[in-house]
Amino acid sequence: RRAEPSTDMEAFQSLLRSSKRIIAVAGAGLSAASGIPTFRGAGGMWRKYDAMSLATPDAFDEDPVRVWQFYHYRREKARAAQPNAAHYTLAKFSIDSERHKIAPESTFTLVTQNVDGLSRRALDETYASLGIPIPTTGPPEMLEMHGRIFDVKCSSDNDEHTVYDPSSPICEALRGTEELVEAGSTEPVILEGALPHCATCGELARPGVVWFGEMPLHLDEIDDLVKSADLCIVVGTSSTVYPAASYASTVRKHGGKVAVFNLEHSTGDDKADFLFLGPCENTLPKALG
Ligand code: BJW
Repeated sequence: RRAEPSTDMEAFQSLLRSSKRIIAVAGAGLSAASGIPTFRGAGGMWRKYDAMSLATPDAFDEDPVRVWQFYHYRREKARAAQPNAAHYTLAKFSIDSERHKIAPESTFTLVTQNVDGLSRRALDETYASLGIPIPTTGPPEMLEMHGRIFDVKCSSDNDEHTVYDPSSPICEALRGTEELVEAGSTEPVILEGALPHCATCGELARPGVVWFGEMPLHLDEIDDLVKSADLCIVVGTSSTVYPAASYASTVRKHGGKVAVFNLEHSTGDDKADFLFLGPCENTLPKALG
């Protein structure tokens, strides 16, 4: 039996100071304090909606109106949300000059499963507030492995047809339908022709997110980071969806350490050297601040 994970913050910070290749693997709990519902657990979306009837390619093929209605609702939520203290903490930690005050000569990449764009917004704002131009070269500060909710993708799967379109609503026919979703109602009468279509080829468009059974994004880059990480910070994920759920054990297998920040116990605990229970918007600023 493995020893229980440590809850010693000073010991974690001392490990942080000597870590050189740091990654964070984030999930929906990171955005919970911004008012974005998580998927599983108390208040999770999948309690109300059936994941398999909304977040799979088959679901979209069968009922694109229903799936678009759900994602329109989620887009409107994400648009209205603001990054929280945990996003800002990770954002500051992503900026070399700031992080090097805590973990000298280290690299850091945030691997997020979230599609809401809040980590990017926090990072852009943090660069601006420090008067640092957003770098246009060098490794990316973050990898959004399940896509981005404001990307609109052609259902023909041609990635060149993907556009970033944060407009509200994404199409006139969906205007106001988010209130129906909130009330748990079935889809309104919308003709498929009124849904978003690809601006390049005219095919039906779909949300630019990664559904069950689809290949997550940036996998090669993420695999390299995971295999060489000496510290993996797991934030606000139930660690139940693969491949993200496997990253902490891979880091450990290669000799790295794992610190889990979660509201409550999760399957991620099994791989944790450090475990900090509580809202990450409180614990992360203390740990990385
Ligand atoms: C707080 C907090 C606070 C709350 N502070 N914490 C191996 C074994 C078994 C199955 C598979 C396997 N490999 C692949 C599969 C199949 C499948 C899978 O994993 N299924 C499982 C259900 C078993 N995986 C896939 O299909 C993936 N593709 C794939 O594997 O391709 C093939 C491949 C092969 C080989 C190598 C690599 C790839 C694709 C998965 C796509 C997932 N898509 C979704 C929807 C995205 C679009 C959308 O947003 O609608 O992604 S599903 C949903 O779950 C979403 C999330 O990103 C993902 C993870 O959820 P997350 O973030 O962990 O959220 P929750 O709600 O589960 O947890 C929140 C946590 O926060 C909780 O723990 C709370 O306690 C905590 N919390 N408030 C701190 N304030």
